[in-house]
Amino acid sequence: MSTVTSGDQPLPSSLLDRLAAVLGPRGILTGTADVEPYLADWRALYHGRTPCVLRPASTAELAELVKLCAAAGVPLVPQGGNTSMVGGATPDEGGRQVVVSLARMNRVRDIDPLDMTMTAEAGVIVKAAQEAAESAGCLFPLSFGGEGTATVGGVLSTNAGGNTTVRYGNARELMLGLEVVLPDGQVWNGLRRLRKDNTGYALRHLFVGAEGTLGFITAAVLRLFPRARETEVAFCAVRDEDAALALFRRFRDRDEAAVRAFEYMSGTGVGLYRTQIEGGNVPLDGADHYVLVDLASSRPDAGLRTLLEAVLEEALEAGEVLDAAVAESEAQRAAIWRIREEHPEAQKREGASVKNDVSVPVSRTPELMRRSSAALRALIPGSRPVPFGHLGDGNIHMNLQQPPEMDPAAFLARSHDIMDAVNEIVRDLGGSFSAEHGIGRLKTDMMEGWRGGAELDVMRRVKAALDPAGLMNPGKVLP
Ligand code: 2HG
Ligand code: ZN
Repeated sequence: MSTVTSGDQPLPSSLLDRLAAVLGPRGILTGTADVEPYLADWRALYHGRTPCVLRPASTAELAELVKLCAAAGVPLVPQGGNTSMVGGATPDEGGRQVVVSLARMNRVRDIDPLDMTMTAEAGVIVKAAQEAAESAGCLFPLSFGGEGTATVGGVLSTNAGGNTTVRYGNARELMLGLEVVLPDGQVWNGLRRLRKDNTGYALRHLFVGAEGTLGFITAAVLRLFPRARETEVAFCAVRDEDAALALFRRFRDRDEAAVRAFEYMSGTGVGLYRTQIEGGNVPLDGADHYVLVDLASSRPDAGLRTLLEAVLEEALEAGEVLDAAVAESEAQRAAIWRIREEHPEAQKREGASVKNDVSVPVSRTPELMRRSSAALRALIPGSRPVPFGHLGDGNIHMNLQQPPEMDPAAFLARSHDIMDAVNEIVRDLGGSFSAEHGIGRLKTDMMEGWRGGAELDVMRRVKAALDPAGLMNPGKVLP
């Protein structure tokens, strides 16, 4: 049998011919340089191999290719914008796993401003979904640093959270219906746009957070909201972690609905922004703890400035807030948000770092940050804890930057010790070892310890029922 030899474990040419007939010339990449961008994750933790990259342009094409690959026993790795922080969209090193990119399935099929829904295909970039909503006078509220690259399919598959979870929930809460290509190639059309639909098991929720291990999400009905007519953003230096939480509470008590995002940053993280990011200006210098508060309302007369000033004044008097800068323009709002959003990039440029995407009950966030920072400094002297993130929903990125003098490889060799040290505290505080980035390849070995017993048993049975041959994103999520 003849073969094509672009990958390490080439597909039989008969299968390639059939795939080519379904997908057309733009639908299959086989050249080494062409497939390269699909092989590594954003963090460069993994570099896999693949015989080819398949790029279907429609649900029908994807269903066909899944059928052909299922019959041939070929494992498939779905990929959206390839922004996974846990290697969830990267093929393994075996050279058999075929990457399936959903990037060409990028149509917004429908927007309904009365139903407040958008039906978008998996490959629609999150930012494009936001813009489409905006052009219909609505808001699609999911928002995070990677929104210019990440896709609708990816954020649903990982149940992404981001900056606005405190107000709008995670991707799961923003989804009303799904279209899925199942592991046997059947298409399940569950694109319902209903707020009430109690008709047995909520199958759609099975695929959200499954990271492509149960099938391909190909399209979704997303919830839209009224657009914001008033917005206020402030950057505050706060006394300590408790003061950050106290400030959140003050805003929430006054007007819970107004808080669109409430983000914590440490002095270390803000310092990295200043030194590593071009034009990295910071309005308030020298504090150890900062908070970004973003208020928004669809009411044109919401009085958010009055609310903001009243709360900040109270908190200043209470000694919780040390100083605050309130944005006076859209440009200033963006500049403040940039400080927060560039944290991952600033960390990357500074050298090696280990991420701990963890969550605890909101009330325990100060304790999480304090105890973890102390434990990490003791574990690796000279290392720099960089906690930041979504304090308003309890999801702190309890990251650790290498000591400046240490060899990056030697530091990364301690990754598991670092994650274990944080996770021990997270467990003690009733939290989770993965808040919003998912399990991917990085955290599969933690599943047994955290979700073992009945929970993992049910997950395995669900996987076996839907994907008995284990061809959907193998090696991800389940140990
Ligand atoms: C964010 O909140 C992302 O910016 C990335 O979730 C977090 O780099 C990280 O650890
Ligand atoms: Zn985050």
